This record gives sequence, structure tokens and C-alpha cells, in this order.
Amino acid sequence: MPDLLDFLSSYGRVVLLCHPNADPDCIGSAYAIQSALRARNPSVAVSILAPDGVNAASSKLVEYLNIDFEESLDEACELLVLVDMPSLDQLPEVKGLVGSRRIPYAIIDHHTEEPGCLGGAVYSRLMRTSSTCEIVYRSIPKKYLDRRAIQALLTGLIYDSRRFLVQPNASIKAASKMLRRGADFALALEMLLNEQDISERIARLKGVARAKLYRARDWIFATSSIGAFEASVARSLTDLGADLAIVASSEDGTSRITGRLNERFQRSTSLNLASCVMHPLVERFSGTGGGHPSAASAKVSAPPEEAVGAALALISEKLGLKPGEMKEISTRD
Ligand SMILES: [Mn+2]
Repeated sequence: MPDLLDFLSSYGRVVLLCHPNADPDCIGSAYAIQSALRARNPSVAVSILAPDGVNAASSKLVEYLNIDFEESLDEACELLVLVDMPSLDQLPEVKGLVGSRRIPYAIIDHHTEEPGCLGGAVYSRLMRTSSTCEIVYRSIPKKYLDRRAIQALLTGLIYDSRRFLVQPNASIKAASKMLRRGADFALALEMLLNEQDISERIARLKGVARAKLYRARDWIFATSSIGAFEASVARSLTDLGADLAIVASSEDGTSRITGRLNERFQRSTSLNLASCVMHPLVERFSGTGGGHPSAASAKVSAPPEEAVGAALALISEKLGLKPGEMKEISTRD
């Protein structure tokens, strides 16, 4: 496999594509690739596209890096690079354009491969690291990474490793290399401090207040429904102690459904939310969806209660639970 920058340099116009709700790992990776590629080969036009916006945790980083996002997919795009995302399933519109214009694409990601996606990629860089930022850092000769790019990578790494809880040995080692090259740890932490807006805080508290709880063996599952911020609610539920959280919102007859697993549960069960839950839901109810083993989402044509019920059934089946083994925990006494 050729070196990442050598490969990208062989195209005249490259678009770096961020996943929906781009997080700091995605933003940091895209920024560092863009700035390194510009340094390596100024004649390549390289832009960043975030078709479904960035998440709240990324807003300070985006401001610090002063990123100029592309408005839409450039007509003249010669290569699309999926950054921190294993497939185009979550971006059906872009997927359609890629198909109709026959745009080649590359993947840089740290999640498990999605079936049927890698076959179509002209180049991929996949490693099981805690963040895509670590892959980018390892893949680029350091002379092309300026201090700001390294700062971006450190910020993404701290975010996606959940402050070094995921693969701590490797993520701490990578961070210490970045610090030696001039990144500032305190600045990275400060960029990740986000004052959530009041509507998100209300959504999290409402979502937790409405949660239904289930127990099976030593696992605790939580489900909830909310009008928006499903991912934030799901993360709150796992932060509070649920091993798995499924949160849905309804949108004229369809549901958006988001799942989160905690690390320990993921390790001990190998449950993959993308392939074991979201893909089968999409197949059953039609829609779009995908994600990572421990964080995934889907948009399906079914009411939220039905989609959540089907998700729990898929999870029980995958975990080999006997009928009745998953019991609801009363929240009234
Ligand atoms: Mn990531």
C-alpha cells in the first residue's frame, strides 16, 4: 500500500468527507490530512465536507482550526476520502452521487469494516486504534505536520479514547509523542470543554427521567425516547451505569434510533451495534444506518416503540438470552 500522502497527491482534487455529527476525532483527522497534503503538494486542491454538520463537542476545535467547510460535494471531485467512517451508509445522498458520478473513494478509519464497502474503496487505512487521529499521526511523515495539525490530532485522540480509557497503553503513548512535537495538553482539554446549550441539557435530563431499565444476567440495558439529541441521551445513560442504551426519536412516521455500549460490555460480549442491530433494523423496516461496534444509529420506517423493541430482541438473540431472561427493572419502587 502506498504512503497516504503519496497516494492522495496523485489526484488533483480531493474531498475529505466527515461523518454525520462530525466529532473531534473526525474533525482533527480531516484537518491534519488537509494541512499535511497542502504542505506535501500545494497543487492538490483539498477541501473538507461535513454534509450533516458537526457535533457540539467539536465546535471549539472547528473555531480554533478555522476550518472552511465545503458547501456541497464539488463537481470536480476526483477522490473522496471517508474520514473516521467505515462506509457511506449514513450519508445516502453522498452515496448516490458517488454511485452516479463514479467517484473513487478511500477510507481512513478505526472501526470494524462494513461488509460490501471495502471492496469498493481504492485505498484504505484501517487500524484498531482508539481514534482515527492516531492512524493519521502514524501515516504522515512528521515534517508535513505543523503544530496546529498535531494539536488537532491530540484533541481528537483525547476525545475518542474517552480520555485514555480506550486502549490506554497505545493512546497514551501516541499522545506523549504528540506532546513532544509541541501539542499542548491543557489546550486540547479546554477545546473539549463544551458548555452544552440548555436544550441539550434538558433533553439529557428528560431522556434519563423517561428511561426504561432492563436487567439480564449482570447487564443493565436502558431505553428511552426523546425529540432530539438521542446520541447525547444514550451517552448519558451509559455514563450513569447502563451497559447498553438505545434511544429513539420519532419524525413523521419514521424513527431515528441510536445505540451506545460501554467498553467493558463491548469487550466481554463482542456485540457489534452496527452489524448486529442497526443493519438488521434497516433491512427489516427499510431506511439507512450504520456506525461502529459501540456507537451506531439508524433511521427507519417504524414507530419508535417498535424499532426499540426490535432492537432489544436482536440484542437478546445475539447475547443468547433465554426467553424471559431480560427482565424490566421497575423504576417506581
Ligand atoms: Mn473516531
